[in-house]
Amino acid sequence: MAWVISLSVVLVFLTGMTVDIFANKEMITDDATGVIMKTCGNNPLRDDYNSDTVSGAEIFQRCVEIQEGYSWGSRVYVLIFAPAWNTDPYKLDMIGNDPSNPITATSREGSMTLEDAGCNGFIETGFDHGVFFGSIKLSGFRYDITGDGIPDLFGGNRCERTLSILDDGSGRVETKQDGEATITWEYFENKYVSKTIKHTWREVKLEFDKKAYDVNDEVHLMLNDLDNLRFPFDDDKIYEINVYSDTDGRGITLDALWKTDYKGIPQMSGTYPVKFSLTGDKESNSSRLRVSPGDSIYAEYWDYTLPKPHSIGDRKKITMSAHVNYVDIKSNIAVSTKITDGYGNPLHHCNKGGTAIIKTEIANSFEKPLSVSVITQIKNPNGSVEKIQWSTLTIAPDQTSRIQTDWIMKQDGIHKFEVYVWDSITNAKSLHEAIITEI
Ligand SMILES: [Ca+2]
Ligand SMILES: [Ca+2]
Ligand SMILES: [Ca+2]
Repeated sequence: MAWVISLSVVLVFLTGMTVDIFANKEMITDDATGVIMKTCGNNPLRDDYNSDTVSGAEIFQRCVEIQEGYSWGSRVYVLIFAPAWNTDPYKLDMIGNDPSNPITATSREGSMTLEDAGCNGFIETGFDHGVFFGSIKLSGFRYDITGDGIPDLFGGNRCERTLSILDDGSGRVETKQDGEATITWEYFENKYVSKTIKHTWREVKLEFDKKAYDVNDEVHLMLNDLDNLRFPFDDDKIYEINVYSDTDGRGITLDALWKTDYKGIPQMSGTYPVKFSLTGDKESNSSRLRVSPGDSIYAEYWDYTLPKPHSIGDRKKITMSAHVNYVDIKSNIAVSTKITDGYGNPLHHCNKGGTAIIKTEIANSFEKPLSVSVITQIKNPNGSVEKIQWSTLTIAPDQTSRIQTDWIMKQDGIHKFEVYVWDSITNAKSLHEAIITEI
């Protein structure tokens, strides 16, 4: 009696309908029909190993089949649907760890086989499931990810023997910057089922949760690099991020730890969130950073696991920045201008050779010192800029600062006198309406 299962039954199985495909015990033959291997980015078993309430079909359906996007420390979860190898409906069968039908894994850097009976085989997910579960660990190689001189991954090619099949899988193969790993089961003499996955290092991503913060805000920063996970759910390895501001250029160092991101497959995302607060009047400490209104703040991280065309051993500094707002500064500054002749009298006419003096007063009623940029510009009757002066002022609380621009007119006619007040020359964010006077 052949164990051949018609394709339609397999499809019904895969769509999760209840069909008793195990009613007739079949003999193992060299017919491949029905043997299916899947590589999953997630752990399809979860905690439902040998559970009465979950069927083999459900476990098979939970597998999020992924063949690319792994990193050197990933674990590849593998399911094999092979009902003919369910030889006893009252016992968990095992496959892959015998010399005649071994499961093997081969990467660019190494290979391992489970042919030895002492190796962890792939275990049936329930007494009568005909679905077998195992995993292969990409073990990296001896390498320092953090730049402290101490290796963080060690590599190694071997089958696992004593550790838990469920937690520690069946074997490990070495992986470097990028490459492939192929998992193969010789289910019958010279008959194989296999799947190949790809892995690569990537460049870290750093992201602030906002473009601009208020002076006393909490800042959420996300570091994302799957290469930092030495193994799935690796949540005790610390990665350091330096954050600093224009006011505190030395800044503080934050310890980033991996946290589960439930938006995707947790073990396929390298999410390391950190948070810190901003302060305008206290010293920086381990969780807060001193800033002034109008500052930029920066986050800096060294990535030692870079994709090609970088080489193994290269490092790259990634820097991201965000702004600190001028909190309600517009309502706290007052600007006025006076345009006079050389004798201090109001200027009424513009004559060639005459002097024009533009005096600008800026009053700060904010509780902290403010730094502003003032641009004074004079245009001749043709609309061309004859004179431009940029000044940067720091105004103490409840104080008024004055600046003056002198100019000798080169022609008669109507001139335009313009004064702009910005938060800085580079940001060019206006803090006051432009004052434009025609004389
Ligand atoms: Ca069984
Ligand atoms: Ca290290
Ligand atoms: Ca990286």
